[in-house]
Amino acid sequence: MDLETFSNKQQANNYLGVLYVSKQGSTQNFWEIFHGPNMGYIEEQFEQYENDPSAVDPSLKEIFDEHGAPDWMEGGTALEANGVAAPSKGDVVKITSALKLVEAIRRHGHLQANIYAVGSDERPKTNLLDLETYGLQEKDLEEMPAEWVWPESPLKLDNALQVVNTLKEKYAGTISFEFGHVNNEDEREWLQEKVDTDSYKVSLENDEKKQLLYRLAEVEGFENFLAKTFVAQKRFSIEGLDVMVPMLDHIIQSASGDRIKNIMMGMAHRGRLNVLAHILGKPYDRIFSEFHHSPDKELVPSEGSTGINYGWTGDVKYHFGARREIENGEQSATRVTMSHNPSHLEYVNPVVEGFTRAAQDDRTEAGYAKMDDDEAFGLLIHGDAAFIGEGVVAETLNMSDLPGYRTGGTVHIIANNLVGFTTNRKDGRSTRYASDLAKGFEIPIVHVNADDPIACLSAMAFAYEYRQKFHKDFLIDLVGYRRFGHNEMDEPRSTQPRLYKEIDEHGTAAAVFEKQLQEDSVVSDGTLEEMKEEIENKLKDVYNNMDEHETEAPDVKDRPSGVEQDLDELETAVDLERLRSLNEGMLKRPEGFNGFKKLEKILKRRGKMLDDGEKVDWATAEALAFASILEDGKPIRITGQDTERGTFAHRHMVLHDVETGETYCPLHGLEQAKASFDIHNSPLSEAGVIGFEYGYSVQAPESLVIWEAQFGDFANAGQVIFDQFISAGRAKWDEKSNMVFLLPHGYEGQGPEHSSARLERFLQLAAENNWTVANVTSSAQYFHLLRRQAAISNQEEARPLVLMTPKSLLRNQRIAVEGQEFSEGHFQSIMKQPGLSEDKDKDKVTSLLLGSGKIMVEIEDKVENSDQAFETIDAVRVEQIYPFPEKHLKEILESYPNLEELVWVQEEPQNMGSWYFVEGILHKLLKEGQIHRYVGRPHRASPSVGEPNIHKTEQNRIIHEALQMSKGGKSNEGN
Ligand SMILES: Cc1ncc(C[n+]2csc(CCOP(=O)(O)OP(=O)(O)O)c2C)c(N)n1
Repeated sequence: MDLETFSNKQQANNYLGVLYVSKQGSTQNFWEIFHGPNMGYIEEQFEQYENDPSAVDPSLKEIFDEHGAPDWMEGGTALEANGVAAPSKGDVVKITSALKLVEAIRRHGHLQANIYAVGSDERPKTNLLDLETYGLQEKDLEEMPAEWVWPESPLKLDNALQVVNTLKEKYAGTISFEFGHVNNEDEREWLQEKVDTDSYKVSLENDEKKQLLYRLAEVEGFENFLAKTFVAQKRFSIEGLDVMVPMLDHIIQSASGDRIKNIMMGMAHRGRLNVLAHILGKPYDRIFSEFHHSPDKELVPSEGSTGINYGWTGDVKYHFGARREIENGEQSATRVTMSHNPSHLEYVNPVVEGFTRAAQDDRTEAGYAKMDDDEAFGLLIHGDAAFIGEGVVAETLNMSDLPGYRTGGTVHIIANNLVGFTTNRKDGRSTRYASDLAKGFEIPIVHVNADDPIACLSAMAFAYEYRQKFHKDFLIDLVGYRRFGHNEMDEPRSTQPRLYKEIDEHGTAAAVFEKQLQEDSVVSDGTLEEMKEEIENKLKDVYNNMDEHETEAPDVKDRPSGVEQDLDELETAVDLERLRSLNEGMLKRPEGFNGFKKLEKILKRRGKMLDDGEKVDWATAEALAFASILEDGKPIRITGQDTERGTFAHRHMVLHDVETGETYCPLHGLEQAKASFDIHNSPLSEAGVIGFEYGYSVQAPESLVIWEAQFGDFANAGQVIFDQFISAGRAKWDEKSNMVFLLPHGYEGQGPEHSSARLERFLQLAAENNWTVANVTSSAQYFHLLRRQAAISNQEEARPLVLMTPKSLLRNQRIAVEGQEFSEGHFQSIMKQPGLSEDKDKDKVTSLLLGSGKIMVEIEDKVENSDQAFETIDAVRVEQIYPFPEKHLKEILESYPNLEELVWVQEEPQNMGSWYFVEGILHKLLKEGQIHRYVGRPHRASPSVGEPNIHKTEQNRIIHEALQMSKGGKSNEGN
């Protein structure tokens, strides 16, 4: 017998159902057709049946009811029941082949589908759907009853040939599907049933079809008007993917009907103007006026609009919320937000996911933030080249089902125009489809031809229904074309001549649809022409009625006063009694919680740190800052790789019961907490996670959002997010964030990759108070800084904080300080150097040492262990490097009448760390006769040496040089 092994339960049951039909009435030798692994399957099913007959598929139950146990289990053969002959071997082979073909259509129909409006010639052909591949002829199928190959068919079909043709229409038409990679059986069965029964499809009345035609005409008319009115300007026209606008209309309408409050959208340049005009409701005249202001026609940014380049322009045109009315006239509260988007393709994706999650989270109570999938959903539009090419896409998809990052299902559309700028598919990806990346994340994929607008709306309806049912991502590969070059100034015929010959001869989306509607007698000749005329007149009217000032260049606005504001003086101290009570609260555990003993012992020590004469370490300072911020009613979200425990095992904010594995966060059980504390270990990603957290912080401005790098240098894997969003977002878009970045930094002999958080990068990007950059040396300074950051949340003063954080210093007593420093004072951007500045005769000081972070702690150590007097040297710590405490330092300098030099000391190489940033500032502060100089590592290509001993020697040399110990000071340590 030529039976193949069943690849899944569905296939096995279908097969058995068919056999049953084919053998009804016959029993003789019934079981002999099963071989090999299939016998095992039957045995297993029979055993289940014996335990509980209803546990097996009804078709199997019927077989077992009738034929009893398989004969090999009984040691005998089943008896013939009513004398009808068993099918011949040839019949069974044909049935099997027909079943294989049916399965192939469902699985591989997309390979032969009519999904390409143009360019289909270039696709590899398949024979997987051909009858001959399965040794079948039409006649074989005609003679086979339909129910043998499709027992649960919703249609009345006579034979298997009709089944094959019907399924080809469903699976290989202008819309096709890839679900085979979805491992969850419920989902896969649901998806298949939707297609088998056509129940995902949108059906439109004639009036609705006309409206759809009108919408396509509007999309095209808008582009045509721009082309004619603003000749030679780039607009990254949507044409070729016009249907995207009615698709977006459709999903927004559905979401609005379901009272989803927020739709968070992200997209790049292609078609953006059209989407802004028609989906976000950006008025035509605003767009026209931006075209007037375009400073240089050749240099319009690739986002497709100007305005974005003006800086400090307040709330920029792109940040549009829109309220839509649902059909019954009731006011719906669905807000559609299109995220600002830099040129860097796809990097907006995690940001939009962060927006979405923030809109879904309720942060008003202690514990984890409570997420509601129905509050918001994400909608991302991708380019075909960018989707598969840019790694941040994979990072974002990987977050889609993680507890800390999921957003209950994002709908993705690949705006697939077959070309990436001038690059063809064969040079742009190693896969057949741009969407293939999504398969690894088990995301259902629909490919749909952009020339069939009703199929496209159906794809959108399908996506939305799946999202609402399973709360997971769904992808639509919308396959169209690009009517012009990458932009309208580009000549695509020089690079894609054959494709563009086809496109030139291809009717517009509206024209193709009108033709179809004419054939179906829905519209008469000339309908589209009339629509176009009406639309053009409407656009002309808007244009002609624009006020004069709308064509003038907009004023460049000043920076908001909140941005100019200095943050130093903010009150951040917390009363000692309050701190003690919070500290005690964090030591409480739920009834019966079995903590890890060794750890609990360590944590208990924290309870005493606020006692007189004791000192508070970094970890406790952090916990106290968090607890007091929560008590103030401000939510906190902190994520990063291994952040729950902390890379250096200092935090332990999520405890694990050693018996049950249950977890408990001490800040969740804190009675005083009035807001959520959301803590999550992140996936191993930087760009994706930083983008997400940034988006979250923008959308949840009342929260303190913290991202922690494993080691600071890994932050540069998210450099695009720092450059394009975090440092520049406020200036470009007035997008406010007060997010905190904890970046472990310090030269400790761990080699080139674990020493430097690339402080220099953050300083190079620092300007216009776009963020704070700090490197602090006491636990209280960290406490005050976190509290200061929470204090500016939701304020005009909000800005991100980039903080170099300790590694070995985490457990160094020199950075631990007494409780009083928490209950009095505030953050100090500049500090005296302990051990050197006390009782100093300032008249004698000729050299002032300035530095930041760990090196200053090491210098403190050296001074304390040295018997040198250091009368001529004093030192100050610059705890906040940007904004540089210039005024404060100037006052300090005034107090040294005989100062000869300012010495900047750092452990980083000269071309790294703070030196290049501070040099100019120090130079400005010099008085006549004074000099400034540098002590640190020389210029280096790599941040640090690999060999720990060389590191040590270098470090000692820097400290000795800074303290001028060779000038007569006694030192026991060699260098
Ligand atoms: C990160 C990044 N790299 C390169 C570019 C330059 N660039 C702009 S558009 C484009 C082609 C994009 O192709 P695709 O994703 O298919 O979108 P399309 O323009 O075809 O709509 C490129 C390479 C960019 N904007 N961002």
